[in-house]
Amino acid sequence: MYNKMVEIETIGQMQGQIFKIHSDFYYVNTAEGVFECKIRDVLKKQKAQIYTGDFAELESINPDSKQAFISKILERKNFIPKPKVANIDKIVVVSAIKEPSLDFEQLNRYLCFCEYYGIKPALCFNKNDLKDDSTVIEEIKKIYEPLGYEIIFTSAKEKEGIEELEGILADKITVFCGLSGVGKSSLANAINPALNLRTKEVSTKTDRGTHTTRHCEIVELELSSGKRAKLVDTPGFSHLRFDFLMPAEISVLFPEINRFKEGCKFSDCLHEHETGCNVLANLDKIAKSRYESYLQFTKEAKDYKTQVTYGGKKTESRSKFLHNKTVTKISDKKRQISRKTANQKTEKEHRNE
Ligand SMILES: Nc1nc2c(ncn2[C@@H]2O[C@H](COP(=O)(O)OP(=O)(O)OP(=O)(O)O)[C@@H](O)[C@H]2O)c(=O)[nH]1
Ligand SMILES: [Mg+2]
Ligand SMILES: [Zn+2]
Repeated sequence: MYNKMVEIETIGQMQGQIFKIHSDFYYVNTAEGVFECKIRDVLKKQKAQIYTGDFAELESINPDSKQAFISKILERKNFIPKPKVANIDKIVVVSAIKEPSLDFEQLNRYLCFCEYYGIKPALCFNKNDLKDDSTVIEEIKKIYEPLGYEIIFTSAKEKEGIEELEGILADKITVFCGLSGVGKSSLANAINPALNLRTKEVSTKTDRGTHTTRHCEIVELELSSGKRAKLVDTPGFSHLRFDFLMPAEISVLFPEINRFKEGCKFSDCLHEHETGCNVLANLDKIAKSRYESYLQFTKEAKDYKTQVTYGGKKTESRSKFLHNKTVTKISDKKRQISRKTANQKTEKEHRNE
């Protein structure tokens, strides 16, 4: 059907936002309503990456049919590659207090990804109804409040903290991220039961839910305040690794480590065991679990460095700005892979997975 339509002259141009992608079909919200779209061959040839949340130019062939072609993807404000979502105002990193058990390293991974992609995260600790005592709450507050992250405690089951969550979402496009089974879809349903998103029991065998949410889609919510929100519920994913950054780039993702590193004796200090390291000198001011995550992510980045160094692709040198933060720059001279922006680099790498 679409092939036939190509031969007919385009009769109208529109713009809209892609809110759902299902195999080759792109669903776009426009002023004229929702259009089911395919993409123009020219975009296919360019191997254009198309993300949920992208703004696109459409060429409508027959406005009555509500079918059109996407001819151009407009410039993105930002994006995350996993899942592929663009033009995000906020990421809510959802963790469960229990079931699955609270995993600080995983949480730090999500937070560092938010830092890397320059998107402000809020931390939501769900299943608050399952907590045994307030020790875990105190620990969370102690670690994350000084870092300036917005923190809320919720129970989708008991409808606790939902108003606060709504306050975070109001008038924004927000992505829910977090491990499978932490209650992302349940929280969305708690805000708006009419959404009726599929949720699942946590598997007792693994203490982790199997993936219940499979697609990303922007859903519109009406909040109790009367305000509106756009939300992307995502499938829980846990395979985020820092194997695309240089080791010296990791500290930039940890605000509490970054603030001390200027005082290190050596500019290439990785704050592991070096003499004259100002981060190590201030370790009492950094939460143990955060520093352990830093070491782990640095290790992953070292693996990447080994791979690219021995693959003859690039080496480290001076500093430049990445998402407004000072990071190690790849020497222009030695650089062999074009790295126009960090975003393009990761976009390509994630595409190749
Ligand atoms: N006790 C309790 N259980 C909850 C709460 N929120 C969600 N659950 C349960 O946790 C399980 C998983 O919830 P989901 O909403 O499917 O989790 P999800 O994060 O969307 O999972 P994926 O879609 O697989 O990524 C379901 O059985 C929910 O009923 C809560 O606040 N308290
Ligand atoms: Mg879900
Ligand atoms: Zn150091």
